[in-house]
Amino acid sequence: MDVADIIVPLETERGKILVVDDQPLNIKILHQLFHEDYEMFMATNGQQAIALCQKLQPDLVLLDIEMPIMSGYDVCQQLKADPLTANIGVIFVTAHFDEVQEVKGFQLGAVDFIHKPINPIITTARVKNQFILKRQTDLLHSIALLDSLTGVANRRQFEQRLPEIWKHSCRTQSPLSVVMLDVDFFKHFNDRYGHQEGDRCLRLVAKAISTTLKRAVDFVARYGGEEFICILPDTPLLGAEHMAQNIVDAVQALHIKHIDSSFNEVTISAGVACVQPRSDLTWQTLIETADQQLYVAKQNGRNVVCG
Ligand code: GH3
Ligand code: MG
Ligand code: MG
Ligand code: MG
Ligand code: MG
Repeated sequence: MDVADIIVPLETERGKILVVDDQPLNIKILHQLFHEDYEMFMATNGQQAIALCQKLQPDLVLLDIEMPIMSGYDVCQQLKADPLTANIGVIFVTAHFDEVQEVKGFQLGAVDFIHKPINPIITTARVKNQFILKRQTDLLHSIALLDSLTGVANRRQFEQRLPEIWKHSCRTQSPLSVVMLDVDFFKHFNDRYGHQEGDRCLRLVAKAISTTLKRAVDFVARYGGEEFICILPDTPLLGAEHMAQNIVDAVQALHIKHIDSSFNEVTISAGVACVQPRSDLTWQTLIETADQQLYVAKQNGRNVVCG
């Protein structure tokens, strides 16, 4: 398996387009134009559009500007402000032909403008171009920010995200937890079963961790060789210990044979730390505490949670 298999949608996978317009006729026109080549979704108001973007992660949004309650500009602004939807390409489709309005759209992060009534050939070409650019950007992001072995976030992404999440928790005055995880007796595993099996094991462990994390804001990264770290925003210590125990259980439930472990199968140990972030504290101390707790978990026989 290489990077592309885990992270990037297959070339053959159809792109997803969300069409947002308060006039069903406009949606219909765009649907007819694109449904053969793309997977199509539609929304008739801004709120619906944002919810669908979060849920479906379309590649492109074809966004009307004039809509009641929430304008296309507001929708674009909200999409760009949320890390979950910030990378979705926004193309405004509008009856306006006004420099000022168009510049405003680009400043809000739109990638293109299409004017109504649409010219089918030009519109198709522009959408196709944006789609290719989006795929290239996604590829760059995954190479830069994901771990190539396991497909989870890499250390670089972790180092970008934690300070942002820290600041956010300071503002919202909510507790922030981290779980530091380390596979037990992993050197012995490699020695016994070989490095390739070791790699396969790390992939399975990473998958078990990420599927155990249920909330979209929770985040796991490969921190080092056989170490992973989870950031759990808005989670008190007890909740984080509970999550950590679920992860420890999920890894053991993989039942990966390991005859040189005292458990006879692959297990993981967890150190948990929680803090109420404040500007006079640093996120580094949170990690140090989790690391110390992980050390205690190892001292306590492994395959356990300490916090
Ligand atoms: P402990 O229970 O105390 O954590 O013992 P351990 O053997 O897991 O710890 P140690 O730090 O001694 O060994 C970690 C091993 O993880 C050493 C290294 O060979 C292995 N490792 C690190 N990264 C990778 C990797 O990408 N692939 C494979 N297959 N092994 C790796
Ligand atoms: Mg409209
Ligand atoms: Mg280690
Ligand atoms: Mg270590
Ligand atoms: Mg280890």
